[in-house]
Amino acid sequence: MLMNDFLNRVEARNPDQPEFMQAVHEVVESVWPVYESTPEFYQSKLLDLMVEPERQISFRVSWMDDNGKIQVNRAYRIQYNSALGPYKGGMRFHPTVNQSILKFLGFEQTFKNSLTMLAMGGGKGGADFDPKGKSDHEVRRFCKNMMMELYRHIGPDVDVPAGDIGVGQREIGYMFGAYGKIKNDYTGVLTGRSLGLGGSPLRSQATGFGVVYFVEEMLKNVGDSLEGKRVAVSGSGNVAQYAMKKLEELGGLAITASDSSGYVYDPEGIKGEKLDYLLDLKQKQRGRISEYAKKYKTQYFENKKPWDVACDIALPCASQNELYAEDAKELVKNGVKYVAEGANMPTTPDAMAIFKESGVLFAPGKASNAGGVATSGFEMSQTSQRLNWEPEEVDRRLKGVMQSIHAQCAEHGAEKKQIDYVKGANVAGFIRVANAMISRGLE
Ligand code: NDP
Ligand code: 2IT
Repeated sequence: MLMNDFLNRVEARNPDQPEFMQAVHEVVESVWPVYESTPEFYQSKLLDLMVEPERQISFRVSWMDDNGKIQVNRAYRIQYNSALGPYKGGMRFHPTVNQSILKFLGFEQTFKNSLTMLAMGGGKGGADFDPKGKSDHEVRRFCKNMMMELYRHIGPDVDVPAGDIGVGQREIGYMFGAYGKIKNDYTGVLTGRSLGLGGSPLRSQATGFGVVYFVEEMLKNVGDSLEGKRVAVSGSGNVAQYAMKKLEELGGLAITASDSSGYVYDPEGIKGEKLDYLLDLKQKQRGRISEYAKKYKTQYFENKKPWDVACDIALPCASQNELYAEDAKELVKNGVKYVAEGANMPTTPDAMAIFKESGVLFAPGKASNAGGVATSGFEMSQTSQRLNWEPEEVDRRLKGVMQSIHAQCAEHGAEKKQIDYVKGANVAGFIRVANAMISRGLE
């Protein structure tokens, strides 16, 4: 069968799911030669199995707002693939959440988790609930009522949710409290918990730190280093914040940060006291990035993305499809040499093609942002041991995972001129899941 016939068939079965199809295209195009030439894989119809989530749960959540009015949201959990371990992946609270977005995220998560070499299957969930502008009480009531249904489907050896867009330690704490109350137990059913609730040191930092460790490996591999590199970062949430922290520590200079309203450009660098202010602004005050520009008298570009600045490295850390072909052209024109995705699928396929043609080294999210879920895996181990590791131990292991993922990309994505990280990550991630599915008798 031709690859295009396969993709057309998947498309016909998943109409109106553009994000899911985008993710499927990327993986299938990378792995098809391996798939087709491995009879065990091909005859088992593994790709047909992999494009179907094992289970999809969708449910209603009602809750009462501060004005005493009833609100209704739609929530989901996609239990995508359990070949390698319990379903594992975050929960996203954002008004755009729908089945296509969560299926793409669950599909990506399956291969990402495989790359970590830890025992985690792939899952993702969320709700079209918008925590922005809601009071703590409203967020707590929503989390509690959502868990009234979600608890039936998850468990420390079944499915272990964590955070993602709109879900940080506050939301995880509320969900964890509700789960414990319903089940009358205290287990590792959610990761990303605060230290006080038995979470892992460095879980909050891990995705952003991991992205920068991965970039360090990409640079090292071509005889370059982070020292003095100018870095355009998008987003100003969990991933972006700690990517900027690690850049500062390792000698890079973050010069932009953004949110859904616009971006700030600080040519002197978002670092030191200014970066601490940004963390406080976003984590405690839940404010807008424009306030950074006001406070430090830097430029602010409303409704713009930070892809028109001169930089050596770009780290898209906000959301899917935030870096288009025209942005890629602009970045290339302005000197970008390396791009690593902190977000999941922020780069469109056309933009990726431009980076490839231009010799820009490009790391896909399932490789470069895997440090977060890897540290969630470490949190699961610590919970089972009823022990907390020292932060240094978590950091050492995190770095080890990012180095191992880089090595897997190099092994499976080696090309004449440079490493094709997209191919390398997809093929390496796919092979491990494929072998596990076969060993489990395709169940
Ligand atoms: P946060 O909610 O902490 O931050 C998200 C940031 O992205 C905010 O600055 C937000 O701006 C911005 N943003 C969100 N949606 C859009 C949009 N449609 N257009 C423009 N800006 C947007 O989320 P995280 O930092 O945790 O997640 C960011 C990305 O990283 C996501 O793609 C997520 O899937 C991925 N990721 C997260 C991991 C984690 O451990 N948290 C692990 C691996 C990947 P605003 O506040 O205005 O909405
Ligand atoms: O996309 C991701 O890898 C995450 N949101 C983190 C998932 C997790 O289980 O820690």
